[in-house]
Amino acid sequence: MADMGMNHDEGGHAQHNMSGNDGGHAQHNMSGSDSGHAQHNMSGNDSGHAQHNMSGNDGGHSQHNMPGNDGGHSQHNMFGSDSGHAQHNQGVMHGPDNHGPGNAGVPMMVQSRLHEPGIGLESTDTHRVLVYTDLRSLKPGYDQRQPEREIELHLTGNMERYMWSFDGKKYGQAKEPIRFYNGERLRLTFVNDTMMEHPIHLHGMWMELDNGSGSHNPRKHTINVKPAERLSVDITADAPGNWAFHCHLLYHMEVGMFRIVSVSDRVVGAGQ
Ligand SMILES: [Cu+2]
Repeated sequence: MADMGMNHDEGGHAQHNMSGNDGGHAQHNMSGSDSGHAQHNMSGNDSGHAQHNMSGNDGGHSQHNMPGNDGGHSQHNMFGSDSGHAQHNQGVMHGPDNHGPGNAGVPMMVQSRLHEPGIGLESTDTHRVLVYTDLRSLKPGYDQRQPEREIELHLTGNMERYMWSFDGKKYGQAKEPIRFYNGERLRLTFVNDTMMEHPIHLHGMWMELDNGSGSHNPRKHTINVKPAERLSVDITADAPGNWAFHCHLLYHMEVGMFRIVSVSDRVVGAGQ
């Protein structure tokens, strides 16, 4: 088995202070954002269905609208489109949630937030805040193939019960690993259904964050996904074996926001 070791490195940035949640649904008002930790101040969300409506919030970055997205978990076929430009979803409706009790309330709309500063850094005027759209690799990526397929994964949770998971299933409930096929180029799309940021970490392979830099998309091994965000990474599955894939907030990982990514040869004639 390949390396499954946890890498206690840079993750876990966000300090999710959850004291003061008084029931109801996820009213995460964490005022007092003076600590330098990411503060998730979500006041104003009143229903537990976080309505993260960010339309019009384009920060000068072009937004590529993707017609035909119907939310839910349908496959968004984006291949053969405009080659290498980020697909900045603008207001993709989430669609019905079918992740069960492990997912308490979903945003109505999800979209790219790569051009936004992290939570708690929005109003910093004493220094510049770098955002994901500022990143551009020095050299072109080593694999310029378009992805052959896409896997959509929802980051899910139920804060009152302190449940964290992917697609509503904690690690112990997931019957299958996430399968990558050796040598393939694939796209992983994250949809954060929760009201927290999750630094998602893949061992063994790079995630090339589709931030609009095309052939110079930055390579990352951890990507912080903001609440109600939808973003994509491209991966070349060039590391056979089993790899840890998890939220890097270790207390989220420990309660189940963890999966195995298994890279194996594609079995001929076995579909997919
Ligand atoms: Cu997390």
